[in-house]
Amino acid sequence: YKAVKRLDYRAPDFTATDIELEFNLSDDYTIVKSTAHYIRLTEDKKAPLCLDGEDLELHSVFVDGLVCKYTEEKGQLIIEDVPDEFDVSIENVIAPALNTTLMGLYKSCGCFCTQCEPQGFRRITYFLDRPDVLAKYKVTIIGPESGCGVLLSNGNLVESGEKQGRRYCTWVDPFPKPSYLFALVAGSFDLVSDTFKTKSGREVSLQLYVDRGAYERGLWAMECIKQSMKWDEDRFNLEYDLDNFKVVAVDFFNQGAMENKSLNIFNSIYVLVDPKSATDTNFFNVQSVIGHEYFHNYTGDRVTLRDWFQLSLKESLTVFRDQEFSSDVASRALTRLHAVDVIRSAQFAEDASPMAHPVRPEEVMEMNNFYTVTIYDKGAEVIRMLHTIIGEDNFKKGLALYLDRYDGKAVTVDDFLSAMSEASAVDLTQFTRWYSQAGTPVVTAKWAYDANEKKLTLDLEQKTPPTLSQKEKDPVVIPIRTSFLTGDGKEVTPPELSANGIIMFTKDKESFTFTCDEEVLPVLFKDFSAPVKLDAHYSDDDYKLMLEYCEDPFIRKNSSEFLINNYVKDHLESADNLPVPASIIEAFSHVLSDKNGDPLLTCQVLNIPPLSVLTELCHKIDFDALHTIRSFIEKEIAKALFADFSNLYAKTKATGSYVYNIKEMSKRSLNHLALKMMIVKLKDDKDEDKAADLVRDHYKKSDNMTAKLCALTLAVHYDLLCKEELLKEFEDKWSGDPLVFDNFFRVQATAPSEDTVKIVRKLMKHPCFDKTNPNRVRALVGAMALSNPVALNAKDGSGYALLSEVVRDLDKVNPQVAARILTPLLSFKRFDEARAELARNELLRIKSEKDLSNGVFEKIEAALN
Ligand code: BAL
Ligand code: ZN
Repeated sequence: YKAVKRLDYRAPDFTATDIELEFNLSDDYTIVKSTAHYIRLTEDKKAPLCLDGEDLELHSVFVDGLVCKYTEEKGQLIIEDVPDEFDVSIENVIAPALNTTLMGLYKSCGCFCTQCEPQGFRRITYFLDRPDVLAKYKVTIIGPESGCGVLLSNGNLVESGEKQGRRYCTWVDPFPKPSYLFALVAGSFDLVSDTFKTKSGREVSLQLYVDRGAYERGLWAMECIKQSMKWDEDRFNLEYDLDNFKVVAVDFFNQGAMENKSLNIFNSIYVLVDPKSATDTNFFNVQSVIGHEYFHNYTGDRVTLRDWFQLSLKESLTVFRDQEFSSDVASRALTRLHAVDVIRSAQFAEDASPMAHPVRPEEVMEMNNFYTVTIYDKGAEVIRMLHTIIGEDNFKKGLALYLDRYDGKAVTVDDFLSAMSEASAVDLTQFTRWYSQAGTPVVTAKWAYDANEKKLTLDLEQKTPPTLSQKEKDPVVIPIRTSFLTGDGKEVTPPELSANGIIMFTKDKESFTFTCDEEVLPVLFKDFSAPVKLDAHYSDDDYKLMLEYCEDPFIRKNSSEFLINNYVKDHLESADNLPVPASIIEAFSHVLSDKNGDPLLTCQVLNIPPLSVLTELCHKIDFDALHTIRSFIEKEIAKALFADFSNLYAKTKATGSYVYNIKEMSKRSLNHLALKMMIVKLKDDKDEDKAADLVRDHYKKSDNMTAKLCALTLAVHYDLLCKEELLKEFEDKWSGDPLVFDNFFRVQATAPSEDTVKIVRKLMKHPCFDKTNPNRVRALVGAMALSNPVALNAKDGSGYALLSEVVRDLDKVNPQVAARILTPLLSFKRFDEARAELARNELLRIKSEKDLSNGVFEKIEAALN
């Protein structure tokens, strides 16, 4: 087990300019022939060529057509005595059908496909498998003997035909690319095709390959491809650069999707949707992920990474771009609130965990462990702050300069920041700390109004807590989007506040003074203008004022959330004797009575934060108290406002058949929230029949998956009398459709009860469960581990034991997924003593396994240290 350090980067001794690949496909004996052209870059004439390779059966190696001297050791093929410029021809064999890691070339439901990021290409053939080696690819795929539908690779089809009774296709990609962007797909699919006319009038042919029989479920994704192409032209003046763009959906996939040049490969969950089988959230996510992968065409593919420590360079920028896309074409408020949720529920937790790392990490053992919410989502917040600081016009200029200057190159975060700084004439030296410092900065704000001087003084202080590998932190640049509210809810603008409403806070401590005729309340971090925690002495009345009068969606949602947080914090020590949460009920009642409220926002504001967010309120997590308090708040609100929720449920009932758009989605969300609160009250009244009737009726009368899943979830999570009946109905209808059937697993795995552990164990024996498929694992064990703190942290340790058992088993099948679902155990030091001991023992048990993967080892080491 060895970690690599960012500062140890060395340019490669050789580069490859061109590579020709030939695949003779077969399940367990695929012959890969490659010929690559190499050029020496180092002055050292004795330096050998060292190629990366893993799990390859090597048959032959020739240099310029001649037998050569080589050795195979520790994942490398070392060729000695090579000239300055030469060709290396290699023949090796791989077994795609036996490859359960889903890295390299593997089979998914009968189709061949690849995943090469970050280091999967080395599982295909020996090559310089590093992102700073960019080569042109020519790829010939000879179909398997059994025959095969399509044979796809990156770029343009230049030749196809038959060879010895087998079909073949040859593809040439004119753009040099790193090996991680190589892709191959072979199999039988349904094809959704369309065209897109670019702004300069070129016609691009669009092909979306989906499971046989799933044509209709691909139509929304195709719409989203066209929206993405148009949006990138309109917003960033970026026009698609090839004549075809292909997307393939596969069911076996470790991640969400992959941006291989002109041949994106997707987890089918982010492609296949229709009203009957997919939810509003699925529709929303398809649009966002299709956008994300498409936008990588420039930010990632045309300009790529020098090394993997720079991962956030492409990911954060592309997440920012996909969030802006969703904001422009779907809903800015919803997109922003989702993004903030990810930061506050998952990223802050990562910062507080042993795997805390900066947006640009310093040390990595297993790169797959770093596809994290810090790299992606905190990174996107960093880009958003940059956008806030330099403004939209400068941001566009900076991006254009970056893409132009570094086109076809492999670069670093510093290169990106220098382009942004040059284009905007803003010094970004201090800003780079956002890339180098791990942890969540805490901003403490205090203010006082001097009625004589008519001045408000705002005192700010920032501190980033120490993380494992960084004890001392320097102050970061924090843009604070600010406004001021009078006691009767009017916004005033003091002359000292800059035109864009931003206070730039850059020191450890700083005071700002504002002239105001009357006492005002500072509203800080509008639009969540920085990924920090705010510690401010707002009272419940202050939160109610902001909730009522602030237009900003984030401030409104945040105010309701912090009203709840205040209550939770005040009663953590006395959870067995809780008073009625009067302030919260009053605020919720007010929101419900607003006839002109935007349903989207109403629904967001009336949301009670999940346990995963509430845990961030404590240093040592008291799961029992948090769960008790949260359930109590929910019940008290439901009881006090039952009439309002009943009216809301009736008012928001579906009237026509399902359509997906943000307006209808918001109405449905509100309808489902109302139903849930009604059920909470009926359960509390022990009115079991009425609760079951309502939910059964909702399930049976609805025409779409969003509503059906809402009902099924209520039935299971609140243990209603209709639970078994609805589960059976769902099972009978969808057991032949694995992607949809995952909901059957997920709904049960997220039931907030300690008994869920036994149910998950039982469901692992269900004929539809398959431990080799990441979607199945994530829907069942992953859902319990990552989205069900009540079950995972069952007092008897059964949740930890089950997770540990699965991780130990899965590590031998698919280590990437094993390392991912292990994550919540890593924070065991924040658990109470008894739970910490149980969790620690499970970590030790995993650690004692033979041949543990790098990924699982790295995480456990960090946790136990
Ligand atoms: N590059 C891996 C998947 C994604 O972030 O697009
Ligand atoms: Zn990405």
